[in-house]
Amino acid sequence: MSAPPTLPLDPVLLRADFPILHQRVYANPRRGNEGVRLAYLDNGATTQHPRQVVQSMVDCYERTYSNVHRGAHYLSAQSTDAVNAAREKVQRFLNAPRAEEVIFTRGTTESINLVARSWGDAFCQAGDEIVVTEIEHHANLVPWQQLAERKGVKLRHLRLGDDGQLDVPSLPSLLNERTRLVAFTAVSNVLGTITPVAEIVAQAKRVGALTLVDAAQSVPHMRTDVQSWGCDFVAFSGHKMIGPTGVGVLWGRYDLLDSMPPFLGGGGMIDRVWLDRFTPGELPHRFEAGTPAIAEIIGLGAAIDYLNHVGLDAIHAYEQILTAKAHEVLGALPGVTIWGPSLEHKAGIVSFSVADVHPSDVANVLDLAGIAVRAGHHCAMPLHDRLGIPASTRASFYFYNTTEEIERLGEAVVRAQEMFGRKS
Ligand code: C6P
Repeated sequence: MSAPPTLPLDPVLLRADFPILHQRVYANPRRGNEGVRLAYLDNGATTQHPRQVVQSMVDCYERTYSNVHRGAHYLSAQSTDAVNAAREKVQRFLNAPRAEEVIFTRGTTESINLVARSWGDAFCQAGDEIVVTEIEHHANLVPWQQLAERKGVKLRHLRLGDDGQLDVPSLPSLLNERTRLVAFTAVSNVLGTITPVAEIVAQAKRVGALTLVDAAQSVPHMRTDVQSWGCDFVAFSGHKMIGPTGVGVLWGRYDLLDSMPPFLGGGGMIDRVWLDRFTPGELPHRFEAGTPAIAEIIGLGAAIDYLNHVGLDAIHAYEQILTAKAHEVLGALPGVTIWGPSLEHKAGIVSFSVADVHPSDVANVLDLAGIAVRAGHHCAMPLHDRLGIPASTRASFYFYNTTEEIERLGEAVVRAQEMFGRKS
């Protein structure tokens, strides 16, 4: 079956690779209840896995699994080759100059903490400044707050404009010769706002500041080119891009990473150890202490193969269609407020509020209709403070979602209004 001419990809064909999407939830055969079809719209939290990714990890455990780097035997060589191959896949996926710049971590959170602990502790001093934004996930706020506490660094904040976009025109007023780093998200996990990464990087460079891009919500959904971004660090997670949990990436410029001290100490990250001291190893191993998540790294490589096969441009274009549909469906409902920017600045994340209905109640009604969304602050409390709400309901899409699922979302929101909304 080929893609229908009007769509950039064929979600029905692709869904066939995702067994989990084909189930009915809340079935109770003894009571004659056949359940409801699952509509998985919680992809900002984590994504589902195609058979190919699962199979790559089964193959690893059934045929090639062993520890890497250290063992001088056949299986160890197989595992080491497989991990190296995955590293090269990530390198090409990001258009990074060198594979050694790809550090495997446990995820975005660990990648950012690595930079804050290693680079921050080594190179920041009291009086230095770091700029973060008001729309960050806690993973890109708390590590800098902790660094500020440890080192006396001052944090400055780029605000969210009323148009749902970052107030980039005010960025120059936050930058000066003391600015060491600008750390910001490429896509907001709440508003879906796509930030102008290259523009922010260019402004930071003007004062000699480094840049860290939290790409957890962008790498899975649109083409990434770290060289055209011009940034210094990029962090993202495998589990948000049809890969496994427990694996993520920190990409950094080679000379910068090479100037940084290790983050965690242990096996694999050293050159030589004496009883009282050690010398650190080469990149990337310096930042990969201990046994890595071998099967998960291989699974991440398989996820990249799959995403390349579908095409990142097609994924982005298709998600634009889904987001437009969500705006159309939810925007037509009285009492529903959609947060965030207009469609041209927005990725496939739609957070909304329903007047007089708590986000948890909205999510519960949706859940009983088989529709999985997230309700709460989505680990972005300061952003919700800025919006003046404690919580929101969030639908977040991936290439295997359909416009029909979004129609069901709209119908279920109406049901939530009927059940919980204030009766006038
Ligand atoms: N956001 C969400 O539901 P980890 O947990 O390390 O894989 O990713 C952290 C993280 C960092 N930055 C952004 C922009 C993110 O969206 C996330 C994870 C999930 O929005 C879980 S809280």
